[in-house]
Amino acid sequence: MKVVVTGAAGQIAYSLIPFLCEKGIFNSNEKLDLNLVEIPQAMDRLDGFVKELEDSAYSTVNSISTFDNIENAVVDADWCLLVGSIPRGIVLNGKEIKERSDLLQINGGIFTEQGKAIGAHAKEHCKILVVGNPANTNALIGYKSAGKNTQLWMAMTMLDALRAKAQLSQKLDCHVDDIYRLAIFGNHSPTMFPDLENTFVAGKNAYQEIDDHEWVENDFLPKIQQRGAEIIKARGASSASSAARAACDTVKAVEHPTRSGDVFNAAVMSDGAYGMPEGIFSGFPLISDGKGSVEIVRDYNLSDFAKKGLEKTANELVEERDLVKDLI
Ligand code: NAX
Repeated sequence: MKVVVTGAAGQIAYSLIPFLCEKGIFNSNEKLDLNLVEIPQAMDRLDGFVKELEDSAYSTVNSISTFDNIENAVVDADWCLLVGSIPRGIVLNGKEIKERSDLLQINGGIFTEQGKAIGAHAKEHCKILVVGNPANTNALIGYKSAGKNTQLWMAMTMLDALRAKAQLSQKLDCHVDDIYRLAIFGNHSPTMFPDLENTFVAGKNAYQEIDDHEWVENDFLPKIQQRGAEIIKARGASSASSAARAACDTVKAVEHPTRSGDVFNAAVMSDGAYGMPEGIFSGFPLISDGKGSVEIVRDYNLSDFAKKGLEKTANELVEERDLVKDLI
């Protein structure tokens, strides 16, 4: 099982790769061939991390290889976890990258190249999870550049779902495992829409159990939408451990059948479900059969409040798509 991780010397990858090496993540007894990708300037840092991975002597791992170019890394890949990207605020050629449009263009270049390589060299049914931000639009660029419909492209919204589950479990004093059908719609950005009206906790409707729309609208939603910023403020660095957990959970969710009556969360290419415009990557509730097929769950009832939330995040995704229209 060949697993490619980009941004492998970064913060998220430092937690993610050890998680992926634990038993039971992939639905296969094949050992892992890890292909770790970085930019040339970060190869020394990556080599240091590889030494640690070697010292962990994982029984699940067959080989660990490092690459400073994507083409060779993705040959025959089963999974590509695209974590590496250029963060907002970085100084490139003497200019600070502040604007979303600049960030989209720079990362667009990275994801065009990575998409082309994956389309040309990775396996026919390769699965791709984009973590690097802006994740949804990066996934769209990668998907279009790959041009291979048999491959499954996703952007990560699992972290938003886990954050929502954690807040809900505190509110209703229940265990996160008792929460079913919690869905994140739209963009992985502050416009995302976490839906509680179709969520169930121990068989009861979560929204009705909360019975407090004020809390949902004015506490819960902003908390989830701004959680990333809250962590950066407190930690002085972005959420890496929880993001790694969420990326690993996404792989596990695709690799294994979804438990009965539940969903998992990722952004996939919209086919117009729930009124999200076609041709953007949007978060949806999904199910997996554990054999490579992932489908959107289409039976959620959306209230006017939810529809307004979806419209807002859809508009942002369309705006982002228009900013990179020369790349797709
Ligand atoms: P770091 O800056 O620690 O690591 C990123 C790494 O990517 C660096 O080592 C860099 O050298 C490498 N890189 C850059 N361009 C590359 C390329 N073309 N090929 C290979 N490697 C490349 O960031 P980290 O904290 O690990 O975050 C990574 C990305 O995840 C960021 O874009 C971040 O915004 C995004 N996030 C996405 C989340 C999500 O839910 N979708 C949540 C967490 C996180 O904020």
